[in-house]
Amino acid sequence: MTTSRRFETLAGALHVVVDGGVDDGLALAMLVGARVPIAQVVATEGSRPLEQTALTTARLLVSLGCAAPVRLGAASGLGGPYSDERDPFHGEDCFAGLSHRLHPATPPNERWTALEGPVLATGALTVVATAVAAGQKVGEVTWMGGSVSTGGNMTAAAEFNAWMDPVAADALLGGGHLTRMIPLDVTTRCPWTDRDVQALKACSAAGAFVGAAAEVLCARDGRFVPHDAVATAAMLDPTLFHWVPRRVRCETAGILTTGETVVDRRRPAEEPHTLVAEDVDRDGVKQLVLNAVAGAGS
Ligand SMILES: [Ca+2]
Repeated sequence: MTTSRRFETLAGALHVVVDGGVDDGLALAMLVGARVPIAQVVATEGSRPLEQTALTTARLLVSLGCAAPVRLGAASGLGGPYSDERDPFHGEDCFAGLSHRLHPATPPNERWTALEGPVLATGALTVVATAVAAGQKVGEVTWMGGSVSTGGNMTAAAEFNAWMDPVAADALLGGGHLTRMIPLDVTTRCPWTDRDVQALKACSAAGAFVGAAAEVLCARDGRFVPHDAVATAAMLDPTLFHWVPRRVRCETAGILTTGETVVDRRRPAEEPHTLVAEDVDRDGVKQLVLNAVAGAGS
C-alpha cells in the first residue's frame, strides 16, 4: 500500500499521540505500512506511567523499522494529575506481556515539540489541547475517544481517553478546532475474533508481532477491539464512516460523570462543530487495517 491518497490532501507530516496499548501499536503498524510521513510520535500517559508508555512505543517503532522520533508527552492532565484509578489493561508492559519480543530502544527523554500539521490522537488530549491553546498550527485532529450513547469503558459514563483528561477534551471539542471524533459507539462495532487476529498475524512481519499481542487480549476478553486502528482507518479513508457535525462537550466536574462526552444529537450542528463518526463499514475497516499492515516489515 502506498501513501494514502487522502493523506496527501492533508498538510504536512503527521503527529501521532499514543498512550501505549496493543491497539496503539496496531495503529502505528498501519501508518508505517501505509507509508504515511510521521513528524513525531508523542507518547502520553495512559493505563501505565509515561516512561513505560514511551519506552514500549520506542521499541515498537524500532521493530517496525520506523525512524520517526518518539517524544515524551504530558505526565499530568490540564485539570490536575492524572487519576491513579487505572488498570494495566494492555499489561504492565503496554504490550500484553510480549514487549520482550520487541527490539531494544533507548528510553525517550526529549519533550514533545510543536504539533504543526495533522494529528492522530489515540490517547488523552492533553498535548493536543495545549498545542491549540498555544497557537501552534495544529491541523485536522483525528481522535479515538468519547462516546455518544453507549456509555463508557473506564466508568459507566466515560470513555478512557476522555476520562484521562476531561479538561483537555472539553477545550478541544468545545473550542471548535477541526476534529474528527471516533467514539466508542463505533469502535465497539468492530470487534475482531480470533480468526481476524490470525489474519493479522499472517499478513506481514509487523502483523505477526502486533497480532501476537492482540491474540493475548483476544484470549483474555473473548474478542479484540482495535479501537485505535479504527480511528486510523477513519483518518486514512473517511469514506468508510458516516460523519455528522455535532456540538460536543466533555463533562469536567460531574459527581458521577466526569469525562463523559455530551453530544448534542437534537440536530446536526452549525459551525463550530466536531465531526462525529456515527456509523462504519466494519468489513471495509478490517480490510483497510490488514492491507495497511501488510505493507509494514520489521
Ligand atoms: Ca490508545
